[in-house]
Amino acid sequence: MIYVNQAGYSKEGTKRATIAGTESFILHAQDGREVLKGECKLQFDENSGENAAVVDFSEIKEEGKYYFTDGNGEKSAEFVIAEDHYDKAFKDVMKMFYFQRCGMELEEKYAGKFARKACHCKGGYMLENKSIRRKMLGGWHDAGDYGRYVTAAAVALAHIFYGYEMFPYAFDKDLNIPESGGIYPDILAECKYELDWILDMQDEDGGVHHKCTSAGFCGFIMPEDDDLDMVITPVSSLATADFAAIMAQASRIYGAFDAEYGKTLADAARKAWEWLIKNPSFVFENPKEVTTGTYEDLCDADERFWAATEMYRLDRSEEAKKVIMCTMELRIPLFSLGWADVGGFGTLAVINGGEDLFGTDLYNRMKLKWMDEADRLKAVAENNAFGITLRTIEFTWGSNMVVLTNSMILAVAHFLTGDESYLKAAEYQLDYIFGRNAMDLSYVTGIGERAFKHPHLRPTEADGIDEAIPGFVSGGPNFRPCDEAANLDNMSDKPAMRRYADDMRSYSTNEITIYWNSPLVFMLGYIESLK
Ligand code: 9MR
Ligand code: 9MR
Ligand code: ZN
Repeated sequence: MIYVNQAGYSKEGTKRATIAGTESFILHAQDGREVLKGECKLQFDENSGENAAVVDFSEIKEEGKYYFTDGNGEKSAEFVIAEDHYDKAFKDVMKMFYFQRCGMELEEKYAGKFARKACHCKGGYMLENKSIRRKMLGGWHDAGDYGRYVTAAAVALAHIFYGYEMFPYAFDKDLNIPESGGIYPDILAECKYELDWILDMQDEDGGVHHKCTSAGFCGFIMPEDDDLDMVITPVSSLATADFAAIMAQASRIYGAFDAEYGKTLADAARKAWEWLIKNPSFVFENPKEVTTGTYEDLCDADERFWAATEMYRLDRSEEAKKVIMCTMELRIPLFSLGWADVGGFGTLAVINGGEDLFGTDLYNRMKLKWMDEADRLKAVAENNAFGITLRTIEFTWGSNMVVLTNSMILAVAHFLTGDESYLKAAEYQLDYIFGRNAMDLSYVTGIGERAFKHPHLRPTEADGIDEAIPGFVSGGPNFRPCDEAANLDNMSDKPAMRRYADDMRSYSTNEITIYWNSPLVFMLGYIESLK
């Protein structure tokens, strides 16, 4: 087998595929003509359980369509060499958020055949006092379920906003959404839909509720048919800290287009920050009557750290500086970019905020830690046939997010140093996502000849349309799969990279979420910015 990036390769860049099980390959142009031939020495690869090797075909630069055949005559997926190879993927992964919108109709002119009615318009009740109801309109459905969770939402926005701060022009794309042509670039208008819902999750005293979901998951029905009541769960310090961070950052980004909205966001951030100073840790566990996703996290030090970095950018407060300096003494990872560990966003805030603002000493310390991690990831990627940064035990639930946030770490290392070796390693992670993996699958719906087709996504099952909505990233292989489809598949007997099923029922390997798409938005934006 030969596994390729099914979204294609750029003309001048490094081009790599992975060969497994056989030693020789032929690269063909679309008309069958042989353009390159070679032999490889295979080595055992633990993640995939295959004997495999890297095929480097960077020397081929002519635009066009290609495919490989291997020593057994087996054909790889087709792919292109072209300058615009990621254009469609970039737009689709950004448009995904529109399809996740809650509380409004998706009209045909924007959603095409995936048009649907408005959902979840009845609001919800406060868990602590059931007689109090709130509107809670808007925002994005988190995932394959229809819940809305603040910490997950903030992290999805953060992947996009830090990218937007670094390379704003790359995002200048028409997404064909209702706000297109308005005062904001489309991607910011889309993110505003989420921000406005998060704003509603804040109480008068500044605290922010953790989530708003039905008490249990609804069936596989369209969102407009889900009439379960919504529960607004209590305030958590995790949600409040993430809220402070994202609102402070957004106040600057949006304030550049609309000063008044910028002020609304900044004031909301300040209220959340004051709440955090006054209140100790209120971490989150599901109340007993609620069984939807928890996003549980027992430590809020990293969330407070992230909030402090953004509050310092906003108001230069000494209090925030103190929190930053204290956190530096704790052993928490300062490059993690997931929903549970958010320390990496704090580092990005320092990097984007700059040396002058944060001081040379702090800036350099953060940068050094970041570069150490980038070096570690690069070494892992360079030492396996798939170019991947994960080791076997790192294929956690949503492993594709880890692949993508690792690629962000590498991309930022390239951004800071200009050293091409980081960019290459970052691009190998995208190769993996788009098909250079042992499943021979592109993990983005609609992109690539062999893209996954059956996400654990309620509308895809319920809308009566065969095709999945394009632009959705799958969670990917899970070392500890735990669902019916995984059991039927005897998945736990397989190597880590194959613990995946393109099966709608497999929520532990094949769900989609907003924060699995968002790091890919960052990455494709970064690649676009280098053009
Ligand atoms: O659809 C749910 C998905 O969004 C969650 O990630 C997952 C794990 O909490 O649960 C899914 O819901 C399943 C539930 O947990 C068990 N019964 C079947 C549900 C649908 O597959
Ligand atoms: O992405 C989350 C993953 O890291 C956890 O291991 C998993 C189980 O707790 O939950 C995932 O988040 C799910 C959330 O709880 C509910 N909506 C769907 C999310 C993706 O599966
Ligand atoms: Zn909804």
